[in-house]
Amino acid sequence: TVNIKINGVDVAAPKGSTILAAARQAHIEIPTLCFLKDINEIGACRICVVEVKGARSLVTSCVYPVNEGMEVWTNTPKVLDSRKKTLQLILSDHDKKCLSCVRSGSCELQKLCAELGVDDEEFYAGEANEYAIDYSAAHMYRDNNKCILCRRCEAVCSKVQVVGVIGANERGFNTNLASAFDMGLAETSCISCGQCIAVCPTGALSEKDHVNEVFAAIADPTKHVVVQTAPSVRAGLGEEFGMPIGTDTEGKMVSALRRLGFDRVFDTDLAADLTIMEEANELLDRVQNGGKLPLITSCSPGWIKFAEFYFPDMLDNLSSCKSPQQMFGATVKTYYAEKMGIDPKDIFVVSCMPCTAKKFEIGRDDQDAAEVPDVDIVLTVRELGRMIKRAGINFSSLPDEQFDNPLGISTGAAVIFGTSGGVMEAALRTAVETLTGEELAKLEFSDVRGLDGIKEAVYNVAGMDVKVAVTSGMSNAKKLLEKVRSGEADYHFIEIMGCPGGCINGGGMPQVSADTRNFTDYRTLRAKVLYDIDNANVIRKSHENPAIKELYDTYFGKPGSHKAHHILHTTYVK
Ligand code: HC0
Repeated sequence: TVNIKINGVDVAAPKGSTILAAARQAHIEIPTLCFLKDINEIGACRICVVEVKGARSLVTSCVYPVNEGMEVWTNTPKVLDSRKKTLQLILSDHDKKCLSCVRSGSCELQKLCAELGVDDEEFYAGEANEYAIDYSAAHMYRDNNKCILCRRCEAVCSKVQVVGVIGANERGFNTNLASAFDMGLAETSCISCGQCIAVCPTGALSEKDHVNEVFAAIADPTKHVVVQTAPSVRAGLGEEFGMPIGTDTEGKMVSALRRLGFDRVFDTDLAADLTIMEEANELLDRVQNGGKLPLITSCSPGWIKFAEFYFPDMLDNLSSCKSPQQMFGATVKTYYAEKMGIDPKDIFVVSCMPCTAKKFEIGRDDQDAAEVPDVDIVLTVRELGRMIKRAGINFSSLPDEQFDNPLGISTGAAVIFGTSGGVMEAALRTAVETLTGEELAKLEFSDVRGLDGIKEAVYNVAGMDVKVAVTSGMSNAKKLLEKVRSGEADYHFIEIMGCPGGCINGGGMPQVSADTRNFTDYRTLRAKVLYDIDNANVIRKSHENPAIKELYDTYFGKPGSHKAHHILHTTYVK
């Protein structure tokens, strides 16, 4: 350790830590704007400046390492004045229409201004940039009038997702974050993951808001409006209402959706179980009949776009299964429409998702089993939070309610889809029992759990070694796939999720401010919600879901049947 003094208090900090991290340990929070741990450590915005004895000027604490005997002051008038001036300069070229801003209340710039006593007067009035808003993409928009040039989006796009479709154009006062040659985002190889939105501190990046369309559909008496909720939504929605990260809000979420006026409140988890039936069948078929291996999961639309852009030679490895979101919509507009005697054209399916790529996915080709779109609208968790607030529903005090039947019954295997390793674990529970014909003694496959970038395991099943790998986040996926492509690795089955950690860290989840993100393991807290629900569920294997049994008995026949293929499977674009 290294012994230093911060604001006159002795602190023993680990060698190599920054002043920012050491101060945190001493219960002092130094404000930051551009800093994202391990992702964007560029010391550029100068909000985190502190005084260091002997240093010629203020230093940026997010990148400055501690040294033995160092004396640091984090809140002198000189420091506070510098931070205020930095904020005033940012505001001098910032669209300050905060009242109507989507981030009002969760904006990191707004919070800092309030803390440091900076109001929206024109301190440095003069020339200001005016940018056109890029609405080209299906899932999001960029409003550079609200960008503060922190470069967090650029860093996450290029380093974590290795897509690199946004970066700084121009120089000096004209610097702006955009795509090369100012192309619209839709023209680039953006994979729609929304990780840039997740890290944006202001209202510069946001999902396209579809809340009003959903209110209109609910109010339309000719429409039967069905809502489905992805596994991770229940693990994040509470954050929109100030609840601690890691709060299970499944019951309140169902209550709120019912009070919003949806005709049926169903669960995407049912379709996750359906995916397992189809995908496990596909895996066994490929293993037993010499099909293309490894089989790679296909439920994450950001990952699918990544594969289409960057690994087109491996598209035959992808499972042909539609994602659970799409399987759900397709099942509603075929099986459920028939059962209820409703014309699929009169059914409106809304998905609540932790994902922005799902907004893109609904418009893909071959996602219209009943010749109308399988899913009509996708709302992110943030939009769902907005909708509940707009409707005046007091979320925190709602009673817990249950999903409607028949498409609301699901298993523990399904809910863990939302965290990296969950699809693999769910598939193994079903594939192993199908192959051996015996009941598993232990349902947990802990080797594929957790936040490691790449997880590998070998399971001996009915005398055969089944090699699996699990990864999430595109930089990890790229490394893994290059090994497969070169023949260095030979797996049977791979799970890939677009966002690092899986859907619980999706681009449509509630934004976690950098001061929390940098120092809290928020992904594990959210994942624990899903594992706890799995543990508490009496049915923990997809093939034991009674609603799934009924679906196959009365409608699809068996997994991989002609009908199942027509409704539940899809194709990809080279
Ligand atoms: Fe996911 Fe899904 S688990 S992608 O992460 O497979 O978005 O939560 O809904 O479709 O089920 C997201 C989450 C889903 C799908 C499911 C899968």
